[in-house]
Amino acid sequence: MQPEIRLGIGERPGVMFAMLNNKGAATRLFSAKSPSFARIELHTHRIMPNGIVRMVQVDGFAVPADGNLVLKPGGHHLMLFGYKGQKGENITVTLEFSDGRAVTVAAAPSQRTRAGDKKLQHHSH
Ligand SMILES: [Cu+2]
Repeated sequence: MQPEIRLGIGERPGVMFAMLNNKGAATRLFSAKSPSFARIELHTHRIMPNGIVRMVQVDGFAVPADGNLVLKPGGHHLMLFGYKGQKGENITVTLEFSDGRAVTVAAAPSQRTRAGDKKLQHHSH
């Protein structure tokens, strides 16, 4: 799966999905940075006691040994705040892991659609 970056509409944050294959010991993704964004947060979805699914910020994602970290709609994802890139420009995002590894991925951004946003309308930003 190619990394996928969707820019937010107007001032709304964008989102990034990807599947990262880890060939090695278990680790943890704890930070993501990009020259195209002011700030990137790690988010996941959690089912609240009232049954409503909410997006919450977390301080890391576990990456299994010789396994995959999957960032996908409705699951773990990166939330991209403060886009400062140019239209049509590729975006690079550097992912930092607790074992010292860093991986930079590149993607051509697409625009989030209103239909796509509906799934995320419960979230607070
Ligand atoms: Cu989010």
